[in-house]
Amino acid sequence: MNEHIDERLREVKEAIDLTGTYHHTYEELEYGAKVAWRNSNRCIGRLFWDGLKVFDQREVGEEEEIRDALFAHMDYATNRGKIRSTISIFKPKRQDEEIRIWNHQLVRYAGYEEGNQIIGDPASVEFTKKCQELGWQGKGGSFDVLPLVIQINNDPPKWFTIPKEKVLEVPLRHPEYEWFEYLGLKWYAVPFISDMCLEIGGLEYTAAPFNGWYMGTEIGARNLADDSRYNLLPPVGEGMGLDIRRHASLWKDRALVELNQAVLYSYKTDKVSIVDHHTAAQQFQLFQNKEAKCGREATGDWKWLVPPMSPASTDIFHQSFEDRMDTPNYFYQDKAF
Ligand code: HEM
Ligand code: NRG
Repeated sequence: MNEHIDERLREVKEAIDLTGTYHHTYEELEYGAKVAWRNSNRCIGRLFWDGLKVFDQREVGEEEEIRDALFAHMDYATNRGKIRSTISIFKPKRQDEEIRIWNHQLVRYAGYEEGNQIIGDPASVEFTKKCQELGWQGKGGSFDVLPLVIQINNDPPKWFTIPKEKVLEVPLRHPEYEWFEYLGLKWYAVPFISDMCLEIGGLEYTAAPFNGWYMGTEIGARNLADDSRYNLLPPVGEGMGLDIRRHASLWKDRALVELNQAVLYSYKTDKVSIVDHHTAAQQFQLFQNKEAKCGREATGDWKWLVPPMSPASTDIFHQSFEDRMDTPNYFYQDKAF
């Protein structure tokens, strides 16, 4: 084993001396992407790091080919609701070459500024404007799926509409409140993060979109609840008949619980993978135990790991973590636009 590693290291050094860079074998790429997930301090879902499906898309060249590879990723990962953790890895950055996906997530809803209010997802306003500048026209609704925007080097970016059938969505309803469905809410099934840089052994994969499945609170306690996002606690609280004028009625807390119940209930009923925050926190504890057995201590970023609802009812709240950034890892990179 060690002999093989020594041999491989010599080979890599030689390639770097000769060409200034080197290539990963498929095995290195696959293991690197998995360990990068294992090292992602902000991720509560890391128990499943070894099960990541890795698509090697390093041979793919043109924007249209990249688009088709992304569509194939979406189909494979969505799997009609039985979501599979998946990453597609495109060519790494070279002196003369860089692929960037402009989207933050492959599927996200547009945000339109209309006077002093925002229709849709406020988090998408800036990117939505860019898409419009490129010639995309949205319908102006609350849940319009944005196009894919792909750029190679300094070429003008190309945009592509995502066909409806590639985007699984879940209409939200509540197990007890019939009126809830009339709020007309929905969310998409799969979070495909597409703007992070995967670094393995000094090579930077600037286009390496990955996905797992949602933890319910990401949707119910943040995307739909934050004042600066869909801001839906007031309509939910009113639907419940709560006194939304008094903080001490705890109407926000009660509305949060029911909104999150609706998210979990709707995804479960539609057989779309999702995990509640209590189960996810337990799975994270199992991950920590497994890591300890392997002689490693799980690193972590407490303020991201701790769920945004009932935090102290999970073990994570009562622990502390070393927030050390090991590589391979997924890094933020400069905005592509
Ligand atoms: C962050 C859950 C799969 C890498 C997160 C967050 C949650 C989460 C709840 C915090 C997000 C936030 O607060 O905005 C899960 C679950 C998964 C999963 C339930 C199901 C399998 C994955 C996969 C990868 C990954 C497959 C990569 C291969 C990351 C990274 C972050 C993160 C890099 C930090 C993102 C950032 O800084 O913006 N995850 N995750 N996760 N996850 Fe996971
Ligand atoms: N909070 C974001 C998504 C961040 C990543 N979360 C995951 N990742 N579950 C949101 O859209 O709400 N994942 O790879 O599964």
